[in-house]
Parts: sequence; structure tokens; C-alpha cells
Amino acid sequence: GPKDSDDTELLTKTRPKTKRPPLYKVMLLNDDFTPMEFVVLVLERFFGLNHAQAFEIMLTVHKKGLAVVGVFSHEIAETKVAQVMDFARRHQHPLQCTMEKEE
Ligand code: NFA
Repeated sequence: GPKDSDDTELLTKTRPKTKRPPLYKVMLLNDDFTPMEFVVLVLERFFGLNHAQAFEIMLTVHKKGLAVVGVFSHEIAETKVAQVMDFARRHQHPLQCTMEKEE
């Protein structure tokens, strides 16, 4: 109404906080040594992609330098990064996986 500035302000101030937790982008980075087929395997195994989707994202990383491979809660993103980094290390590949808070 014409005189509702006060109660609008009051409602804003008393609204319960229901802020959603932030989401995190998980990214793969290109390098010159990790075999393409290993990256495809990583995307299938840890990100639930089918072979065609995995191949497509691998090629995007290869050509552009990096790509977002999924968006998750902080805990799930940390787990994905740790799983990928451990798998790459065990196979002696330099593949890098990182996470970044979404805007
Ligand atoms: N650039 C790597 C190669 O040519 C392939 C690769 C793709 C590595 C995506 C890391 C990430 N063997």
C-alpha cells in the first residue's frame, strides 16, 4: 500500500534465515602427459558420466585448458577432488582436479 514501507522493512528483518549452502564447481585441468583414455575413465568412474559424455568433457579440458565436470555441496566436492587426485597419483599421472565456490 501507499504507506507500507515500515511493515515491509519489519518483515524483511524478521524473516527466518533459510540460506541455502553454497555449491562448488569441481574442475579438471589439462596437462601434456595424462592419457586421454585415463581422463575418460576418471569421468566415468567418479562423475557417473557415460562414455560419450566423458569423452566430450575430456576433449573440452584438452582444448580449453579446464572444464567444470560437476557442481556439488562442499563435502561431496571435496570427496570427488580427493578421489580423483588419489586415483591419478596411484597411476602416476599429473592430472589435477580442483574445486571453487560458485558465484
Ligand atoms: N592433454 C592430454 C593429452 O594430450 C589429455 C588430457 C585431457 C589431460 C584432459 C588432462 C585433462 N594426452
